[in-house]
Amino acid sequence: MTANMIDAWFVKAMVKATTDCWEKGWDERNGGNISLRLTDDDIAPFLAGIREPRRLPMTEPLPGIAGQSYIVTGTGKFFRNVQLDPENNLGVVRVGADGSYLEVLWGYRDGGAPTSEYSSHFKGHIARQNATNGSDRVVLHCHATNLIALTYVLDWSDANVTRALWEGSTECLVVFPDGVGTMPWLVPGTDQMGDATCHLLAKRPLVLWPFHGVFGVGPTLDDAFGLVDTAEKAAEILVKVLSMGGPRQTMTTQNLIDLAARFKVVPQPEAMALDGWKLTDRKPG
Ligand code: 2HA
Ligand code: ZN
Repeated sequence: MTANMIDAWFVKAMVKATTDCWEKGWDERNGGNISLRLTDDDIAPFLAGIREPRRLPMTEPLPGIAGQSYIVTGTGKFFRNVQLDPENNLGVVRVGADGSYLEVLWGYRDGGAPTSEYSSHFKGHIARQNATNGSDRVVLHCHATNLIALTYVLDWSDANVTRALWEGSTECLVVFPDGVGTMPWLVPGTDQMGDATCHLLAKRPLVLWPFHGVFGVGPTLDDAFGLVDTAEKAAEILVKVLSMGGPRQTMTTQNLIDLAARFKVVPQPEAMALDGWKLTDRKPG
């Protein structure tokens, strides 16, 4: 008998990741989306059972990932429902041979399709495969509350936002020494959004979409979730500190240098060169 994908490790892992994100409060309604690249070995046990997969066009061909397979949350689907019905809320897709269409190998049972943010996901996967020699396999987008809140008040540059989050908790510089990417507000779900996001993901594992959410990447779902969780925790601390009137004391540049030396990481030089972080001077309106 051919194996059923509902029993695959990667379906169980996506159920856990989406459920954890929902319980964190990061994915209201259909907010957020996750994709995990599957290897040939991952899907080999299931291929014999797949007949004439449904085809979906892509808005822009991506020959760089032709032939690759992904498990992706469905467009319009709610993270809170994934655990109740994985086969309807998740899907496994293979990028067609010329990169211009997707084949649905499993899931999206009601005729659905991958996330509306698939451009940022697939372009992000290309950027991270290049940046990490193929080890990164996960792109996770969610609406982490405190990270979004900070996008309304922080001076908006990679170096300043990175520095603020590093000072928000001691573990941050160790967990994301390459820092956080910042970009302008753009309309979600567009190829333009995908281009801007993947440009930043080429050098940073975290990207903040102002007034919207965060993108985090990593080799595994645990890594990408843990990365966003760490940044969100620091953001929550910063929001509390700002609510208490702002910091009266914080980590110094020397503290950050000592951390980097102890944990053998090379921190983003522009953020290290700053003397602390600042709120934006911009007036609303
Ligand atoms: O899928 O999060 O950015 C809903 C979103 C769009
Ligand atoms: Zn979103």
